[in-house]
Amino acid sequence: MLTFHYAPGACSLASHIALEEIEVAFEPIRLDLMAGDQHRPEYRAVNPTGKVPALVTDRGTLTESPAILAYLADLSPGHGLLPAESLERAHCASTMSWLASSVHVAFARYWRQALFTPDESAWHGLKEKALADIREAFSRMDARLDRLDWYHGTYSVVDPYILVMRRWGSRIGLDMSVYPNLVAHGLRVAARPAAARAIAREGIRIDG
Ligand SMILES: N[C@@H](CCC(=O)N[C@@H](CS)C(=O)NCC(=O)O)C(=O)O
Repeated sequence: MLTFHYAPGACSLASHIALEEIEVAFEPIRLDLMAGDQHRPEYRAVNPTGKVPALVTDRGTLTESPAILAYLADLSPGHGLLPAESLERAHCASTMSWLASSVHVAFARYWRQALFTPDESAWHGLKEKALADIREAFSRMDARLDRLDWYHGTYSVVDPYILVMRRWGSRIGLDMSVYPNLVAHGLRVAARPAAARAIAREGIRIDG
C-alpha cells in the first residue's frame, strides 16, 4: 500500500493526479503548509526536507515530483503515462526537470524572496525577475500547446505537472487570457475523471 503526503494546490497535485490515473490503492495524507505541518517531527521523519510530495512505498520513501511521477508511470505501464521509447521518454524527463528546477523555482522567487537572500533591498528585483521568467515560461508552454492537445503528444505525467504551474499563474493574478492554449490544456487535464477526483479531494479550483 502506498502512502501519499500532499498539500492542497501544491506541486504534489501532479503526483496526486498520477496516482488517481493509475488506479492504484493509496492512503492520502493531507498536510496544511500554512499551519506548518511540514515542519512537525512526524513529517520530517518521512521527508527530512519538509516538502511535499512524499510517497511512502514498501521499499522506502520517494520524494521530488519528477521522480515520483516517473515511478508512478512505471508502476502501471499499461496506462501509458510515459513513452516507452527512450528519446521520447527523455523529452518528458527534460520537461519535468525544467518545471521543477526553473518554473517552480521562479514561483518560489516570486512568493518567498527570503529563501534566496536576507537582503530585503533585493526582494523587489527578485520578484520582478521571477514574474518575467514565469511569463516567458508560460509563453513557451502556450506556443507548444497551440499545436498539441497534450504537452508531449499523448497524455503523460507531464500534463498534470503543467496544470500545477498554470494554476499558480492564476494564484499570482497573471492575466491568463494571454495564454489561451495553456488555459484550454488545463481544462482538458481537469476534465479527466482521475484529475477531477484529485482536485475534489484537495478541495481546490484549477483557476486559482
Ligand atoms: N523539488 C521539489 C519541491 C517540493 C516543494 O517545494 N514543495 C513545496 C510545495 S509546492 C513545499 O512542500 N513547501 C513547504 C515549505 O517550503 O515549507 C519537488 O519538485 O517535489
